Amino acid sequence: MAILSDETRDGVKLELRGARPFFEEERPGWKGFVEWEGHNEKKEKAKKILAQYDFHKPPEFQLAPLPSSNPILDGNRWKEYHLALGASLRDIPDISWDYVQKEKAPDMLHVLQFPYNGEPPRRRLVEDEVTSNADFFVRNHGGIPEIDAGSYFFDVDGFVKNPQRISLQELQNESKFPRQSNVVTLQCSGTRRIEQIHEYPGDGDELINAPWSEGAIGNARWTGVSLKKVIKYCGGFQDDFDPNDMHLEFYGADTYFKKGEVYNYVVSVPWRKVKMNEVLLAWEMNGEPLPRIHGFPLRTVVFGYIGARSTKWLYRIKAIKGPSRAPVQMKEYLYYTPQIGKHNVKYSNGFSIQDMPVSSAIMAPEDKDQIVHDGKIELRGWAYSGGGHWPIKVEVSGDGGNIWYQVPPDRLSKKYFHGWRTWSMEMPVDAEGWLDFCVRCWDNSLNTQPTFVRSAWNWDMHVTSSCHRIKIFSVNRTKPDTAKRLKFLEEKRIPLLPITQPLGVDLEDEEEYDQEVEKHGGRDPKE
Ligand SMILES: Nc1nc2c(c(=O)[nH]1)N[C@H]1C(S)=C(S)[C@@H](COP(=O)(O)O)O[C@H]1N2
Ligand SMILES: [Mo]
Repeated sequence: MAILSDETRDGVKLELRGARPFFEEERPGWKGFVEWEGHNEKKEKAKKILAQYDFHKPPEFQLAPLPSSNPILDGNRWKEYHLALGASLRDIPDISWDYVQKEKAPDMLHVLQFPYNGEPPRRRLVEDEVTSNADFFVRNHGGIPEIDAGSYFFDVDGFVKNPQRISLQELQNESKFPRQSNVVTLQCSGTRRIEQIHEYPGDGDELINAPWSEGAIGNARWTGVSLKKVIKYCGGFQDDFDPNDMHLEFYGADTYFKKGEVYNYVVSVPWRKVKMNEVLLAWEMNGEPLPRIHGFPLRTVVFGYIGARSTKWLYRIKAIKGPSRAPVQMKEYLYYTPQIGKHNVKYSNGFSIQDMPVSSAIMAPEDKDQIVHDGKIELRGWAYSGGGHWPIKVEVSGDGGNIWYQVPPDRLSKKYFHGWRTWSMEMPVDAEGWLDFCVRCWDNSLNTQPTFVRSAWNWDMHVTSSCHRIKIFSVNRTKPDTAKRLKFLEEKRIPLLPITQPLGVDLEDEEEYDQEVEKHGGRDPKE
């Protein structure tokens, strides 16, 4: 497949054969949007173009260590996919990375450069119950379209009685659509995936692009209009449909690549969910217009469901019967039993994840921290349960999950139907050396978390909801011998940390040694 070199971007070199491909921008005031859905001729053309290239291979980081760089992964093949499709999409990787610089905190952990996936520094995530827009994690499957608010509209069609085209201005007209504002946690179903990866590798585009730690979750106040009002405005569903069968399909303006084909980002939620005013068409995040990277000008926010349903850069809502057949809904975000793997996996033998289960994480201290303390260690973290449930109890353990201590109820942040709760705790710690800390949350239905990753491992590695575990090294200053050693090290100006550095001095003198050994009855038996 060697072909002539034509373009270079960001160190990405593509060999281009034949005519330079071109897909028109769809609408004035919209950049980086190609409407693929409903345009099979364009999809076919794109498929043919993509078939001409040898793209980068997916990185191997499951059986080998993850790179320690930031961005951790580069996403070269996704950059190449965009480059290959020519004019309207080829600059999207650069444009999207510019928005990361503009809109996100400078110290984000960039999990993937393009499509951009990033999570905030762990400790900061739980400093406040509201996640700032700059710190809120980002999960993109493609580039960031640039849409002028003034040129923006979305279509509502499919099996509604009166299809409508609605501009942002119209949606914001309060005499037409009442506003709704809710505190809602968005959690990517890949949160904490790295724990599953470390135990047993799996497969899939989602996971290969998103080896998340505990930060693919955030809590914000979202403001907009309940989708229920918009469906009513369209006259509801056509008479020959049972509303209980209906789903609302959301279309995002970004381009989604899967197995050599192109799509827009499309998912669906059932009417049942919409009917409860639990799906918002939101233009505001924490009192600010949505950042570009979070879906400006308009996105859906689906309360208590996996983040994947909260569609950014929304351009269309279609009323359909049953769930969407689009690949993101039908072929991704599936949860398999542990016996399913490469040899027997099928889309039909996983189930489609909607509600998020109860989960939690310790964000401070961090795994492998070495802590000098006076019998107590301060822990901080988050706890969340989807599907309209809320955390009622958080428990922490210092022995891997046998003895649990309850986080005092007044150390949990405010309750919301759809929000997480941050928590902190002075954990009593007597023991020294390496300790296995873990956390679990109970929700208001008394659901709690599986104890080990192994209990809930699944091939696509979604929903790592087992107890989050960290190892810490405890140095308890209230123990006389420890206090003595610490004082000695301080006097000699010998650093204690990291604990793995050998001490260059003797541990005790011979006189003390003899006294201590005698107390133990000597080294050897006397008779
Ligand atoms: N259009 C579009 N919407 C999208 C996505 C996307 O790639 N494109 N990613 C989804 C996923 S998987 C998640 S977890 C959330 C993340 O939302 P955030 O990036 O605003 O935090 O957006 C969802 N909505
Ligand atoms: Mo996600």
